[in-house]
Amino acid sequence: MTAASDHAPQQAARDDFYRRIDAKNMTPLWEVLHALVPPEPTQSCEPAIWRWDEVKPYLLESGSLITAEEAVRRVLIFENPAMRGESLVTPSLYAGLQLILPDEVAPSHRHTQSALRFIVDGRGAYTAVDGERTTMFPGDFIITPSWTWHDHGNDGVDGSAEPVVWLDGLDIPIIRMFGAGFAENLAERSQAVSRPEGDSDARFAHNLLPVRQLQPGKSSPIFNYPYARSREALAQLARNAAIDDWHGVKMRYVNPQTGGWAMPTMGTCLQLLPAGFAGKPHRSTDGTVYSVVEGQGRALITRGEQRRTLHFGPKDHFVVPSWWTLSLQADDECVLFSFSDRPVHEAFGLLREEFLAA
Ligand code: GTQ
Repeated sequence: MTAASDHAPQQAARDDFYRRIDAKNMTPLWEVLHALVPPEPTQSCEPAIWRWDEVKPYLLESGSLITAEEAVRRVLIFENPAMRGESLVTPSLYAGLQLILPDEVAPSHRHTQSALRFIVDGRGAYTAVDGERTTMFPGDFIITPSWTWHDHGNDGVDGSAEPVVWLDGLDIPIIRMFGAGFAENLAERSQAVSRPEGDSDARFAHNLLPVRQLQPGKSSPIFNYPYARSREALAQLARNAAIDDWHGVKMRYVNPQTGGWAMPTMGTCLQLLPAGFAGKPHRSTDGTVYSVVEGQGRALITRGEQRRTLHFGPKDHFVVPSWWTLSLQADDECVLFSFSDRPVHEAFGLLREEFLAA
């Protein structure tokens, strides 16, 4: 008897066995083990870019098709091309651009998902979080912690109002995986304002903390990190400090009560690449979404034989999947905002990253 003919009856027996256990909602591990526990991450997630000049006309067109009130949130979702139809930019993160027109209101609700806003275009809209409003300017980083009431509006500033667009980043896929998604609508369109604008900033954003301090929560008590201040810090460091070969000048947004990230599930950074910067390659397990604030440059993103070069400019957005290698190059001085699920990787002891020589 040959080995091949030995094999046939054994395979037939196995297939028959699989059919019988299948009827009982079971399946053999040994057929899927290699896929379940791969030697390296094997997510369906690709590098991708959404260019502002292509996105902006559609976003404005959406403004004539539906009101913010009717849509609740008028957002064009960035879907990773490898996961169309799932509202995912990476397997663990959601991202999209939200538009609010003058005098519109996006009604108040709360949910267990945490949200971040990074202001991309326009000024003078506001977001209200737990009784306090903050006015949006381009480059501001605003957070909506889990289960806080929030609504958005657009009253303008200095007597003029314009369409305002921001990047929404949410941990929707993470919360869905844990079966922990809850949401409620407020009966009123907008929540009552109970604290003056700037209150949380005065309490928490000046290297001082209230002496009679409540127990720190999971999210930062600062809910707007204005661009003007973050940009000034980067400018000073770019003038006077050593430039990191991989990151340029990269800073993370911090919760002043804990020293940790601003939110428990999403980590956020702002980085400056000097003109002519040619960054060394780096890879990490936290798939990351970038929002370009200033400058023109390139993201070289590679994995094995696969190689993408994304040319970026202001207000473009791009995604770097887990464990793909990224090198950043700047034509002129660039500023990039980014967010990822890094705090979750750190909490579970899963973060891996490599700073490669070339
Ligand atoms: O602003 O509350 O892009 O609840 C998706 C879900 C924004 C928001 C999104 C949301 C919001």
